[in-house]
Amino acid sequence: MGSNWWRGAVIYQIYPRSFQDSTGNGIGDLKGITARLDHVARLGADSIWLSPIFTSPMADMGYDVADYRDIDPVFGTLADFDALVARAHELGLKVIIDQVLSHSSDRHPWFADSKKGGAKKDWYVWADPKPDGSPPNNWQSVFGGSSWEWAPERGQYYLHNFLISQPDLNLRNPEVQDEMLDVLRFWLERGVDGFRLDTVNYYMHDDQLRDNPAMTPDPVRWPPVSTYDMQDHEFDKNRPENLDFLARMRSLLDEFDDRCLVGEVGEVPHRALEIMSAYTAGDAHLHMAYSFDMLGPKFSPDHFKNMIMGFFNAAPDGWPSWSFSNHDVQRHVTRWAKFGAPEAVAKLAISMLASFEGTIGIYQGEELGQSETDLLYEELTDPPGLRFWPENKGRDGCRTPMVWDGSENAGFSSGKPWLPVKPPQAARNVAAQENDPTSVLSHYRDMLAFRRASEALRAGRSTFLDLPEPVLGFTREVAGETLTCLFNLGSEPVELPGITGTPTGPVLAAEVTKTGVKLGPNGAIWLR
Ligand code: TEU
Repeated sequence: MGSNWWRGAVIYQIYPRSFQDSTGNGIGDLKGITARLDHVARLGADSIWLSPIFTSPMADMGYDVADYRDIDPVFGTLADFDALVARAHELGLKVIIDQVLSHSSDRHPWFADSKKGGAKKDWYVWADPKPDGSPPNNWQSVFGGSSWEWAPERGQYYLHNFLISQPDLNLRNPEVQDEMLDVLRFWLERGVDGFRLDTVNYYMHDDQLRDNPAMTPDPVRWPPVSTYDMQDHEFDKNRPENLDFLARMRSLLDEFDDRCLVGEVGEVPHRALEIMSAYTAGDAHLHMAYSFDMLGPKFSPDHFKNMIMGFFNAAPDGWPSWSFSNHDVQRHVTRWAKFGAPEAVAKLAISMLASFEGTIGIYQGEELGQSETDLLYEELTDPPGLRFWPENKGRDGCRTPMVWDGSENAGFSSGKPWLPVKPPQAARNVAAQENDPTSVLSHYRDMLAFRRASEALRAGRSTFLDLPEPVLGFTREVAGETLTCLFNLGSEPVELPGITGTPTGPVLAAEVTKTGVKLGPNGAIWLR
């Protein structure tokens, strides 16, 4: 049944628009990615995950697909994709691609047909207005406003959980499910190793279209300014029928050797663990899931402990995927700025992440200690940013180009990049850090090499230690080997009397003394 390579793997997320441009039009592309894969292999990742590369009008930068079986010309061709996969495999990197199955673009021919009541009339979610002409219920879109948009051609509303231009596919319709399974088969046969499933918990909606209950706003929620936050999303997401479709997907993947499904579960903290667990337990649905809880502002030992223990308590045989940054959230060095200097937080964060039980994800640029780019309103492209500025600046700040060197466009492009590279980011480039043993990049390489060589870190079970704040400590235990992992999340030194062992790994500002362990600010140590 294959090697289960994904268990404990390190997945490096590439945002194709911003990784490497090979044509000079200022937009990254597949040929560019292929040329830069050495960097990812050298870093010590096991796999890449590509954000969407399919035909798209790019209203949501590719998360609005107009043809599920082709590459958008801005990124290249299917032949370029095959070359990318071949090169990745040559370097020992697996390839995970994004699949956005919950909604399509409104420019997809299916939607045009559905709107005029053609053969695909039930491929999207259509509903009549209330007697007064208003939308069928109170559901709110993640990107603001009602989830329902009026289509005069059809005299009905259609559902969109995200942008108006992202109509929700009706996955309750078996024909739509069959089509999507066929799309997955198309890419599996092309050699991809797995899928990252966008908004996997939004696949099904309540068939009676019941109103969502009101809820007390949660300050940790993203986006912070939206009526979306005022609802408990009981009826427009997480429907039990989701599991049936996921089971069909899993059976398809099981026809192939060693492929995986990792689902994105955008959910309020109190429900996230439950859903991630339900979706990954028992080898019948997803292989892995991730939520937004490690992608938020919380940075405390208790938070990390609660997430990891909470997950494994709920799903002892499930499997999580943890990450601190991605293309949807403010970069973690900026988000956690009050806990230490960018370089120190970056090093501490990867030390922790790579010690966690689960699969881990790294978002391009974080290996340089990259911070969020401050953009002007005129520079924005992201719809929620344009809509909610300045309370919410959208997601462009974490999507600016990868910074390869100190040259004019950062080695990213010979032309003007689609989003600017600004000075604080420009200084943190690959060329400058490559041969500096004290750089963030060097620490990432050391840390990932340490994890790869350590069975305890990749596969050991975790037990959390009772230590004074702000120290996070746990052991990872596998077949007779116990590794104690200790991290100081604060900016003052701390002493842990009575703890002892032989230090191993890329220790950060820490040591074992005669009386115990000393952890400097943002320090980290592993003890055998
Ligand atoms: O994100 C889903 C999701 O839950 C996000 O809307 C998240 O809440 C938001 O981006 C703020 O962090 C996925 C993709 O990752 C995102 O890029 C897409 O815009 C979205 O789906 C719609 O496809």
